[in-house]
Order: sequence, then C-alpha cells, then structure tokens
Amino acid sequence: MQTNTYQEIKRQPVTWQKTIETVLDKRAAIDQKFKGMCPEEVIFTGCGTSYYISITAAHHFQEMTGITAKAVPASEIFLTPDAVINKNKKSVLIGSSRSGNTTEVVQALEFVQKHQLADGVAITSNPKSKVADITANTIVLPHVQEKSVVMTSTFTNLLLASQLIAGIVSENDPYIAELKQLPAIGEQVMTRAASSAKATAEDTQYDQFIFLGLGAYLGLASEGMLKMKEMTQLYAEVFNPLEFRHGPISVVTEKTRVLLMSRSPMQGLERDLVTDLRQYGAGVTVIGDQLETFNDCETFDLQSELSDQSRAVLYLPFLQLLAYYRTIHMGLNPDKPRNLDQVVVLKN
Ligand code: F1P
Repeated sequence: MQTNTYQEIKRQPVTWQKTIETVLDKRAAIDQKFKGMCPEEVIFTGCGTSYYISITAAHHFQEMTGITAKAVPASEIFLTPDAVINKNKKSVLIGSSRSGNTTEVVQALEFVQKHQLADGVAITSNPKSKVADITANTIVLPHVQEKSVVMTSTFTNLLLASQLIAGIVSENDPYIAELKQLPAIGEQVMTRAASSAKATAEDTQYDQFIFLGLGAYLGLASEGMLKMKEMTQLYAEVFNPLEFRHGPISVVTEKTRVLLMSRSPMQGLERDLVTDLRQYGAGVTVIGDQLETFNDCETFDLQSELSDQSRAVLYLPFLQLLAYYRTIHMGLNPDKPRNLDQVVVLKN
C-alpha cells in the first residue's frame, strides 16, 4: 500500500481541512475581488480531471450564487471563443489545474486577458506555475501537491476550494458551515469506503464500468470513469442517469457494473433505473445518502446528512479506491498509467 496514489487518496480529509483554512483566510479578499469583477457569467475551465472539477463547480456555483455559470474544456476557450464566451456579458474565467502548466489552461487564461473577454482566476496546487504568473487572482493550495500521475486529492481539494468561493460570493454561511464538516465526515467515509470498494473492485465478473451522475454529479461520475480508465484501461463510460436510458443502456450485459451517484430529489427515478439495470443483468452500486430504500443492489451510504451541494467530494473516496483496488488486483502499478504524464504540454 505504499504507492503514491494510495497515500494521496487516504490523506484527503486532512488536506480538505487545510484547504478550508487557506480559502477562508482569504475570505475578505475573495469577496472584494468578486464584487469588483461583478460577473454576469462565470466560466469554469480545465482539462481532464480539472475539466470534471469544473462541471461540478459550475453547477454548484450557479445554484449558490444565482450567477450564470458553465463548464467549458480549456481548448474551446481559445479555439472556438465566440461559441463559449458572450462578448456582451461581463465574464470571469476560473481555470483549475493541478500543475498550473497544462498548455490549454495557460492559453485559455492568456487568451481572455489579451482579448479582454473575461477576468481570469486560477486555482492550482503548484505555486510556481504559469497560471500563477498570468493572473493576479490565483488561489494556491501547495499542501495538495501530488507525486502520482493520477490525480486524486487534487480533484476533491480544487472542487472544495471552488465551493468555498461560491459560499463566500453568495455570503451563504450555512453552506460554508456544511463544507467545514467535510474533513471529519470524510475520515469516516474513507475508512468504510476502503473495504467496500475493495470487494466491488475484486469482483471480476464485471469488466465494464458505467458511471452515472446528473448535473453537478456528472462531474463526479466523469472523474470515476477517468480514474478507472487511467489506472486499469478497462471499458468505462459516463452518462447522465436518465440519458443513459435513451440508447446507451443497450450496452449493458452481465459483465457491466453500474455506479450510480444518487441525488436526493430523484431517488424514485433512480430506484426504477436500478430495477431495469438488474433485469438486464448488470451489477449496480448506488453511492449517496439515505439509501435504505434501494433493494437488489449494492449501496455505499455516505451517512453524511449533508445537502447534495455540500457532500460532493465524499463520493470520491469510493470511486478512487474502486479503480485503485482493481488496478492492484490486475497486477498493474496505479502510479504509472499507460501513455500518460503528469502534465500535458502541447508542442504547438
Ligand atoms: C490535467 C490532466 C489530468 C490527467 C493527466 C494529465 O492536468 O489532464 O487530468 O489525469 O495527469 O493532466 P492539470 O491541468 O490539472 O495539471
């Protein structure tokens, strides 16, 4: 268990505490900056894991602040700007990046500043990064720096930082109070997730994984899919759970395991989907809160009693450990995924 990936997964609740302190220490400055920028639209951007952070962050940001927000892959900011940035609106571009050196994120932030299309903000774990040089508005989380190629603790910490920003901008103290509970709840979730995810991972009847999440939770499901693909190279896909019914469900066989990120308001629809998936032969694991009414499938109950918006990062330990334990079971090295480096730097 001495791999960097394992250590970085396990240490997450401790790093969340530091992230909360780091961001809330800057509360007054963040509040003032956002009031100064006065955005009509906030665009979250990144690549890979950092793009998936952006999907979850954008949904929560709009829900919390009422300001229009969306997620866009960093490449689209400078390759198809007219399609993703409204020149008639005051925009803020928030770029997430572990390395802070990914070419598309750097170019996206440079592009909007050069063409005065948006104010730029960067969230990164690397204090000596290009994004920190480009924008004066950088939130650095140096305690999250990772050795593994595979991003794990960076996903949850950068997401948590963006949620705290949403809480600050909306002056929503009850939301911030819920986020502050995450480190303590996260320790318990991490302990319980280990045995549960290991058992699911080692069930080799299943070698196709489908991750389902709606809205903000599509970002979480996407990250589950990416961890499985990067570490094991097995078939893994992601869908909105109701969209999954509209065609993709045809791929389900008795070799498919479906991981469903449960959201409180749609548990009735989720239960019906589980029934159908089981009928088609799939194994199903539902992850969420208050899952007592799910029968005929596996459940991982977070037992957080937090709102859907606050508990997002708690889904990650199970998803990360699922990919991790399957990788170990396959005799692969989770620290060194095939064909992948820590940062993608494009030549042109
Ligand atoms: C993002 C990223 C990762 C991916 C790989 C290459 O990097 O695409 O999501 O797993 O490590 O880099 P970053 O911009 O967050 O540093």
